[in-house]
Amino acid sequence: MNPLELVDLLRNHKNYIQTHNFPDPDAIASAFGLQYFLKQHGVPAQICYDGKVEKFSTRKMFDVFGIEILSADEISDMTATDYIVTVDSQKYNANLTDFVGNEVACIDHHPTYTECSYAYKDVRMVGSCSAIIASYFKETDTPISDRAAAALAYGIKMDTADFIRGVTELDIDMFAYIYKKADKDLVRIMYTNVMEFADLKAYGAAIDNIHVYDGVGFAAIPFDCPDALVAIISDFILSLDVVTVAVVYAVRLDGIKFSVRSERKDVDAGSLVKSALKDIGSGGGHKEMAGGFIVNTQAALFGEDMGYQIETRFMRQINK
Ligand SMILES: [Mn+2]
Repeated sequence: MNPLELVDLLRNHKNYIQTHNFPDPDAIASAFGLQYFLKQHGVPAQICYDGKVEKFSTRKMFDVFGIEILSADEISDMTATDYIVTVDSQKYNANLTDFVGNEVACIDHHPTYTECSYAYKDVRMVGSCSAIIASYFKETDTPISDRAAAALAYGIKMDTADFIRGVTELDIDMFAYIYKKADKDLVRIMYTNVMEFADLKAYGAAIDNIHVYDGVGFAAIPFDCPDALVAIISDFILSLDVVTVAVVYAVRLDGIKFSVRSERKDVDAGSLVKSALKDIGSGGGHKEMAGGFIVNTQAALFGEDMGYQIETRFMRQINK
């Protein structure tokens, strides 16, 4: 698709760029980059999303790059004739709230689960949505600010886990293109001061409570802890040399939240958490990363030896 067709489509409309709910760095960078691209062609658009940005390091993007993003309660004036471009997500995805506006365009790098026709569709199987947006500047020779370039460079780096996860030639080429134009200090700043004090408390609790059996690392966080942080701790436990499967759980007021990681080909994290929590909770996800939940009323039935029971349930599934 020619990105200038998108510009023509949106011209003279009230436009929104919507990320998926609980947006990650690639989604935010893509939205910001696209907003800048459209602005360069005289088309204004506002960035919006539903949910929350839980991770401190992701929220930091708003300040560092100067990104304005509207939450669901700030877009109550949206109407059915307003246009929406979904980035890093597609209409009918479970993680994309269906706002009242008209989804006329979609730019994404995920597989399509539910077909939907858009006036403009650019879905490519590449490592980051930010790389697709960066290509718009290159293809059309549109000038980019050093801030927008820095955000896109950061988005590409984050979504490809520094060029090792799902990376394609486009990601590498676009990083080379965009990084030359980026304010490198801003990219660097994103990698410093990335933790809040509350994060440290969660790491501390996980370290105190870690148990490792046959390469399976279990860690319990005994207090209220947001989903995103449980996921970070799970990655952290997995980074231990002796751990190839990580099961981290936070005991919260509403129940027990699980985050599971696997590096083993024979252990599918999604099926593992699903089967381990069968009859007492729910879970699922990808082969490498998954999540699960047990509601508080059910969790209360564990009684005193909760940790032991959880570990037994997971180990039984892994050793099956
Ligand atoms: Mn992405």
